[in-house]
Amino acid sequence: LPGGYQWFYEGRNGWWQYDERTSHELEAAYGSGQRACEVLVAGFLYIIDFDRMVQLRRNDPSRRRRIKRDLSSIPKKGVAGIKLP
Ligand code: V3L
Repeated sequence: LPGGYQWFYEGRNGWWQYDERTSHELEAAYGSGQRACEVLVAGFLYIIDFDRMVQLRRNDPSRRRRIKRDLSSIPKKGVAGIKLP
């Protein structure tokens, strides 16, 4: 993504980077000024709310995670559930 930025979602004790395809979807939606978008990850539909900067499972919004757009160099757990070595 431009400027070395990436999209992250919250894990138990750190941040996971979104997979490449989803992060491009988020970047396109965010960059075009949308307030929210919908993505399919790991078999679930999620609403990405850019106003609140959270990800919510569409069929169970209590499944909520914070998200952020930050430099790809920040400490992270891994990418989309794949742990960094
Ligand atoms: N990308 C990939 N997998 C996701 C995403 C996403 N954006 N959102 C949820 N899941 P929920 P720790 C996460 C997975 O929110 O140890 C991590 O990727 C989510 O995976 O209740 O807590 C790890 O694989 C979870 O398995 O709908 O940091 C795993 O949690 C499942 O969808 C453990 O991470 C339900 O998430």
